[in-house]
Amino acid sequence: MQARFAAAPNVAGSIDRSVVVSMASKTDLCSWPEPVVSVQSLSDSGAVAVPGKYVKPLSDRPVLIGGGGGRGLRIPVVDLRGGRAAAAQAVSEACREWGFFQVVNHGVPAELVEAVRRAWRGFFRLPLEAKNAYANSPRTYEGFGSRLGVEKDAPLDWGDYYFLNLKPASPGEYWPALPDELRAVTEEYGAEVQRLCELLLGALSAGLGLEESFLREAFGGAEGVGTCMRVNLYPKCPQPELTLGLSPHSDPGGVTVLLADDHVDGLQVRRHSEWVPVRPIAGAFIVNIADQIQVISNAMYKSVEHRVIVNEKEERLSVAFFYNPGGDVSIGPAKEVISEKHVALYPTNTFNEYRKYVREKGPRGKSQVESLKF
Ligand SMILES: O=C(O)CCC(=O)C(=O)O
Repeated sequence: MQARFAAAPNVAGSIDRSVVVSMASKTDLCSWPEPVVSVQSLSDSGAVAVPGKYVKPLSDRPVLIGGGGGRGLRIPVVDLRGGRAAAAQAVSEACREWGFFQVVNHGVPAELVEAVRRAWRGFFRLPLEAKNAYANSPRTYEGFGSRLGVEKDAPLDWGDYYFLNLKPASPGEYWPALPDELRAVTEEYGAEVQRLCELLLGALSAGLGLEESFLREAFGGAEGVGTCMRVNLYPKCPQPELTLGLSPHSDPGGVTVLLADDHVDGLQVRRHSEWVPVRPIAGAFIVNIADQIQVISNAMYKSVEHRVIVNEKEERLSVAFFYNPGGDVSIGPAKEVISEKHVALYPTNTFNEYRKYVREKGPRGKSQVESLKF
């Protein structure tokens, strides 16, 4: 079989074809280091101050006055009605420049999108005991949770979430029994958004001058790719200027399709040293490139840091769908994008090795993908 990825240069500049950096660490992802408290229960308790564990260091706190920054900048909008060639050009430009865009005319039915929002709002409105029946552990993260990362005493984010694998699907016991329709609509939504991701992967491949099937094959092919989702609930917060709903991070996988709240903003995207607020267009999805595409494209496409701010008045719900390589598929820069001028920047890793770092450390800006560089 022909090698898909560029081999790693050794220190002397020649090629060492056996280099595979193992990122697996010895940390055991068996249990949380401290008892987990649901943020929604804190919010509902009527507390007027954010508990110390959620207070971020001064340099990480958001600026909430004056629109939050970004000087009126907006992430690009891609309209998929224009045909494949136009889509490839628009997606490629957006991902080289921003790593983020909104996509309109994507073909996912609006009624299905509404049904997914309704079902998950219904879940988060259940009593805490009902949600805690699905309390998650850091081993797989599947279920209801309120923290990311297992480092004791790390500052926490102001949000609860539900994490599920869709392909291959989480076992039945991880799927909430209520609301009744939740599993059916989530699965249907997952299949639709997977189709959209495959179309976007085709556009991204073409934008690199490669066959449309290139990235999907690199991820393990139709049977090998993995999909999962995190439904985020950011409750009202008494002191939003002190904390974040989700700390800065880039996503570890392939492509993320975010269904943002239909009326509450909160997502911000890093643009150089500024945080640019995202104002979702009605009916659009927000798409971002994640670390594995940055690696395969040898940083031609950028996985970009983003974070979520919260507010005093309204809770916010978002549904993040992640399209990822298969866990044991090796990922490195594609040999087609490597040349003497563009040497390979990253070693080859499996996605499982890569993801373990994120599961231990929680959201940490772009530290992981940057630390990978030769
Ligand atoms: O809630 C949002 O707007 C962003 C969510 C996100 O970045 C994530 O779930 O990884």
